[in-house]
Amino acid sequence: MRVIRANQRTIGVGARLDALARLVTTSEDRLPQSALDPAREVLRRAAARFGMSAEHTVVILGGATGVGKSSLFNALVGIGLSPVAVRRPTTTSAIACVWEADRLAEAKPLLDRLGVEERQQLTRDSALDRTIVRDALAGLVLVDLPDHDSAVREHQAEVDQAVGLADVLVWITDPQKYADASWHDRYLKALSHHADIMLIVLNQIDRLPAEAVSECTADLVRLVEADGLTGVPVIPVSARTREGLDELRRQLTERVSGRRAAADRLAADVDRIAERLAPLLVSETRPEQQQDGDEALIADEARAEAMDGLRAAAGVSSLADAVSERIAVRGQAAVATPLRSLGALREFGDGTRRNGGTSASPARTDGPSGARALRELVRAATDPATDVPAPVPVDRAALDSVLTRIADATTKPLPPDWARALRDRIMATRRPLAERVDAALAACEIDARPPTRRVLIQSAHAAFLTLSALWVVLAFLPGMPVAYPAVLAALFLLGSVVLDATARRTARRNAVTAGRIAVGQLSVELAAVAQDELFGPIGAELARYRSALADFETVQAH
Ligand SMILES: Nc1nc2c(ncn2[C@@H]2O[C@H](COP(=O)(O)OP(=O)(O)OP(=O)(O)O)[C@@H](O)[C@H]2O)c(=O)[nH]1
Ligand SMILES: [Mg+2]
Repeated sequence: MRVIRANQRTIGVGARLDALARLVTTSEDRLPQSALDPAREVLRRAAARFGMSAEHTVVILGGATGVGKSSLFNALVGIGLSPVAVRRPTTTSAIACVWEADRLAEAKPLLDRLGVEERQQLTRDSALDRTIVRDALAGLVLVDLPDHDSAVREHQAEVDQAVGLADVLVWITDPQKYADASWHDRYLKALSHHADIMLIVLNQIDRLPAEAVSECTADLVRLVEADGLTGVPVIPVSARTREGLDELRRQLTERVSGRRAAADRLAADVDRIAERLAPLLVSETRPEQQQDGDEALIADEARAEAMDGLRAAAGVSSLADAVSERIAVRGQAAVATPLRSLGALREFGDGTRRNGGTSASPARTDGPSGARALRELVRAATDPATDVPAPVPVDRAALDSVLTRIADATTKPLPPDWARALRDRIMATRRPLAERVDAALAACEIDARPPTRRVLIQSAHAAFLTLSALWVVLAFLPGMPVAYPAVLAALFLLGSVVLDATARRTARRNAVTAGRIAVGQLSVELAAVAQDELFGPIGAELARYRSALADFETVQAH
């Protein structure tokens, strides 16, 4: 059996079907099953149809009981294959005629799929004593269906299944039944997307007075147009007198010889699927620039805002502040003049320290709770050997608000189902993100070494104070002028005080620098964490949506 694939035979539909298959896979777990199932059904049918017998064109005759389906079937075949009788319904299971006997085997899987029993799978040649007849309808598989309005329920199912696999649907009616509401509602209106593969036949026109035929046909045309089937040919015929049969044959020949019917049918299915999927894939709020394929998946502002929020939630600047404070206090103590222990200079330089501390704080302010907690932690440290404060965990509430904000920003251009999926994905990052930020905080290293020149400075303090004390003692020696030693004693004392102020200021500055380095290190670490745990997953989700959208645009293309 020659298998012809969709994309070989009908490039346009084939490419659209391929895109639809990718779209269904990409949209799995993103779009509701009820939206994807019809697409899967079309793909399944397309695979089955093209995989079996793309060489054939399936023409199905459908309609109510007694309208003359079997009579027309026989008239087209040229011999009475399908029983025609007065008893109703006459045709109780589908009958198919494959135009050429040598193609029956090839068409068999298709006929099985159509639910035509083996004994009802006939060929025109065998019926005509194997005289090979080649005509314009070569390749045709004509199917005579049981009536669609039968009380026998299986008929309904058989009709529905066959309609789904048809390449050309010929709806037959007669002057009595053509206005039947159930036929119009259930088949014509419901299948209005398939207008291009339909033909409507008004049979039994020989029963009408000659002048009523055109009136009745025009009435049917009006009803059919009201069903949404604009442009569908309505052909008045009589299976009995063969009037109008040439036109019906011509119409069928046109479709069959073009071998376009299957592709048209699929294209119509894909059109319908695309129409249904459109609101699920294209957001009404999608800004114009979102269509630009080169655009970054996550906007720079959203990224920057998330990073700011993350640093604040981690208390990066608070930690730096606390670290600076801790190092400054210890550094300043190491270079202070011994006079401070007397209490004389306790307040001197505190203003400097406070001002230095304030100006050293990074401009951005963290949440007061985080900042306080860190400072308390630093001050509570009892081990003088360590200058590194134990980190507090990331502020979970602040982290939640970071996630909510980036979810709001990134889901805005998406249609609802995709937006929901992305939001869920973002919220699912909460735990791993918090854990990695905590780990980064714990691993952060800070230069907390005491001032390098502290021994020198302490020695200078000792020298200044000793010399000062010496000149005080000399001032009281008899015969010594008081003024001269007193001035020198005061100068040496002042020397120690000035050295104290200078060295303490330097110690604070170094502490602030250490804090800034800590901020820098942590920021780099947090950026890596955010990329892995947050921006990466968001980017993947957005890329998934983009690819679904690109496939959808191919599916839509005509
Ligand atoms: N006058 C007239 N009678 C017709 C015409 N076509 C069919 N009939 C008659 O209408 C009756 C029903 O014809 P069928 O071909 O069996 O109708 P069907 O649509 O196949 O009916 P089911 O198999 O029961 O669904 C038969 O008695 C036919 O002889 C026609 O064009 N003119
Ligand atoms: Mg019949």
